[in-house]
Amino acid sequence: MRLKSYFAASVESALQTASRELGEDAMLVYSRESSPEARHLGRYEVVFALPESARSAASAAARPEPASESSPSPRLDAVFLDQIGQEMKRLRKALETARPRIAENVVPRSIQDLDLPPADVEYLLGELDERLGDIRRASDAVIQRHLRSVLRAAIRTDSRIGLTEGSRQVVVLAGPPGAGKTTAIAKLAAQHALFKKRPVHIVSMDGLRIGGCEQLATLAAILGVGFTAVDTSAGLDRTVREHSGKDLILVDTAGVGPKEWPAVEDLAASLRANERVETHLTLSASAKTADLLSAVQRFEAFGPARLLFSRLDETLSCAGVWSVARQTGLPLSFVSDGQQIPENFHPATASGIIDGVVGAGENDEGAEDSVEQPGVLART
Ligand SMILES: Nc1nc2c(ncn2[C@@H]2O[C@H](COP(=O)(O)OP(=O)(O)OP(=O)(O)O)[C@@H](O)[C@H]2O)c(=O)[nH]1
Ligand SMILES: [Mg+2]
Repeated sequence: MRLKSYFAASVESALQTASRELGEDAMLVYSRESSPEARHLGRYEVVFALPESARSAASAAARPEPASESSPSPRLDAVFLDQIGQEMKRLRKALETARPRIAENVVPRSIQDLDLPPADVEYLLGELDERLGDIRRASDAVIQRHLRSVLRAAIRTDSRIGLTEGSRQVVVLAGPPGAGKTTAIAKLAAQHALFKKRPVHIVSMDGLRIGGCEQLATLAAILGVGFTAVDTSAGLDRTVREHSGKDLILVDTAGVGPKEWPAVEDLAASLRANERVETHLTLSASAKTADLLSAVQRFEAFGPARLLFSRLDETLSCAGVWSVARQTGLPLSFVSDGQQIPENFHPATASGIIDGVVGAGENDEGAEDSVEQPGVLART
């Protein structure tokens, strides 16, 4: 058995060259992006195995026929055309099967199954390559074992809130319409005022919409905590000054879709610049990952410091949550997994999120939910 590498700009063109040169007995062993040293030879390296018996046939096939002085024989032409026909059939078959085989060879099944965006798949392959040498040689069981800790190391959590070390007095929830902001404010207010007995004040900046703030005003009355509706960032500043003795000021904002954006640009800029404000970008875990990442880009204007995810009860996978947390570098603060106030609301934990990505598994020894590095969107 002999191994032979073909380098080309695409896997398909390497397949074509190889099948021309090596014949039908050549077997595709694996394909991958070329190493940096071999990149000048072609972007992909496709490796074939050729059995000894086939080698002599292949070299005979590659050897040119001796030139004939006589006119071309019609029988030879027919044989030649038949050979081309066979070759075309074989190539078509090879190309039809090439894509799934390439995918299986390059991206292990355990990573493909996570259904992550290409940037995250690339990240995971790089991290696993670093730990395991070449992951294409690692069994799926070994990959699974390391995958959990690689996933975990990529995200951070931080559920400190209010006037405690490392967090700010004013917590603003901002996000797309229907993301679960008002419900999350209600849950936070109930947990902190009722159970932790901390002085809390609720502010609604959703007063312009009919019924935008009634729900929170009613809840504040039930909890016995203060409530103010404000329309502008100047109004918010005033309220924060008036309630500076409170431990936690929770601010609900109106949902902002792509079309409403111009109307909130000033508010976003002023919240971003406010030293006392900590904005938690609130997103639905059941939204498509691409839509979540596009919302993250829009809400960068608010200078979010954390991520809060609702509707964990409505999705089978936390892959989107993990992807957004990794790509933004922002810590996850809380997760909501139902409509019940205040029960369905919990501090985010890395192990909980990873369970939601790859299924429940053993906790990584010594792994802690971390808060150290600043995220790319985090306030500087
Ligand atoms: N299943 C489920 N439903 C939720 C969750 N969080 C909120 N909801 C429901 O989602 C709906 C919208 O929630 P809201 O809290 O009003 O969302 P919002 O972001 O304030 O919406 P806007 O103010 O319109 O932008 C309500 O019916 C909530 O009960 C959750 O974690 N799981
Ligand atoms: Mg709301």
